[in-house]
Amino acid sequence: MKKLRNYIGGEFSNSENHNWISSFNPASGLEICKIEKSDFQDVDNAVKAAKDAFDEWSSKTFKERADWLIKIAKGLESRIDEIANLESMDTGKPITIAKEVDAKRSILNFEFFAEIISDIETQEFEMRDATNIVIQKPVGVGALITPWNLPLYLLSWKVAPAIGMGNTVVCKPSELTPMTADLLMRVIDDVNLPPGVVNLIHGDGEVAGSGLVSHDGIDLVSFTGGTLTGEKVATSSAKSFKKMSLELGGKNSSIVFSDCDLERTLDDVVRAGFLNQGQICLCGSRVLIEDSIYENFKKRLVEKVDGLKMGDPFDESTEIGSLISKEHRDKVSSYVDLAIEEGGEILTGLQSGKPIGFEGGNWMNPVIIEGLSVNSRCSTEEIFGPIVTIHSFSTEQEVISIANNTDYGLAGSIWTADIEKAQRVAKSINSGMIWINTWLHRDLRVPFGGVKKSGMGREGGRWSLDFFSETMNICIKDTK
Ligand code: TXE
Repeated sequence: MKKLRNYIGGEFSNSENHNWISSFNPASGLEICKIEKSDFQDVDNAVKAAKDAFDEWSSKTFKERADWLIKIAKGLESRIDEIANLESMDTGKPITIAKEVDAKRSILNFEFFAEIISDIETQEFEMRDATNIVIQKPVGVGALITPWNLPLYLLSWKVAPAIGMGNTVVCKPSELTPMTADLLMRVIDDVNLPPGVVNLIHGDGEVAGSGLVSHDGIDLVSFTGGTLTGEKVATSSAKSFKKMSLELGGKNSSIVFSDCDLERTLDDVVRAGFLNQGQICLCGSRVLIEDSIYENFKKRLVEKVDGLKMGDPFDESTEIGSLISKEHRDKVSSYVDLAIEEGGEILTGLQSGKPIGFEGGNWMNPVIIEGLSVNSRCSTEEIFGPIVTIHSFSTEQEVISIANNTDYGLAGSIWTADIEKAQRVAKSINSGMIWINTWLHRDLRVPFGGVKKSGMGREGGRWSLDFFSETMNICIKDTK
């Protein structure tokens, strides 16, 4: 059985004394590798290695560090098929998504941040008798904690700007999906990045994750994961005033007005609801439909969702893969029982059955539910799986208040031909991001993040550069 090891100070650990955690292919249920179950000593070693590497790395120019990011991007590019295969095997997602979304974006993250850090200029503000110079300095040692839904996509989104701005880092990927984090360490090792700049510890959240976040040597925490875990991370980081960014859950509305382009909207509302089996924090898991088109839209939506092909994740025609784990599948499917208790009607998805050859996996058909109150638990809590609730509305004011009646505030989408109306509604929704007539249309230069229980802080473009640095002003008085 393949064993994935920690990467600390430029070396893969050769300890056999560790406990190991088994990692499974969620589509088949079969064990695919073991990872080290790091303890506090491993966390401490990794933080020390990052600290030792800091002075030299932080003294390099932006251009020098950008060159390293490009080397890493090239290393990933040469393994693009391996990234897609490992990601599909580790997460159960369809290979087409692993290729088109995960693998491509992971490379692009390094290329993009290489480009924008090369353009950083020192700002100067002249006074009558002095000059102010504003510089961006690295923060120190960063803890980068990532979840299982988009493993390398999110890890690279943090590593690239963090080291690009001169920090050194310790990564802690999800114990459920360690494969591509290990691949990134192999690439980093191959390109001979200075030892200690990027370190990685495997392990669970309780010991390795919380040990890392609470370690005195950590100056900055960038966390993506569940809201409850985010709360623990925030509490522990705040005690020692660590700089912190939290990307947490979401319960996003897809708002469909009667004047939308029906065919395009249907396709994209299905994509927003069910991409990656609904396991993306941006997924539109509540669809709000203007009452005059409700019945027709519902009928067409159910037809489209019924037509989605669930099956072998490695088959290029598969659209729906498996959920990440048995525990997660049980949690997601418990919402179907809850929906029935709450008075909902299941329009599709009750049929059971697993693809042939994948009987041990964590499968679930895409589900659409109608008839629930917009205040019901199913309609307001994050489910993070292939379940969409549908509701009708009659006025702009009504749809705004429905969209705002959750504890989350991450994203959403609006579908209409009237762009003025769309912008008016968008501005009234309490969230970090809204798409109009599109969904998950990402420009890496724009801010990403949410409000309320969806987290705090923004990453993306210059917002990542700001988060991964400290801004300092140096005022020089004229002596003449
Ligand atoms: O994530 P966790 P889980 C949501 C989704 C899901 C729920 C739980 O609703 O059902 O979160 O998922 C590490 N200190 N999202 O349990 O626990 C952990 O090892 C420090 C939304 O898988 O948040 C992993 O590396 N770290 C989300 C990472 O945190 C800790 C994506 C995320 O795990 C820790 C995934 C601790 N005390 C799930 N405990 C999104 N925003 O996209 C765990 N970890």
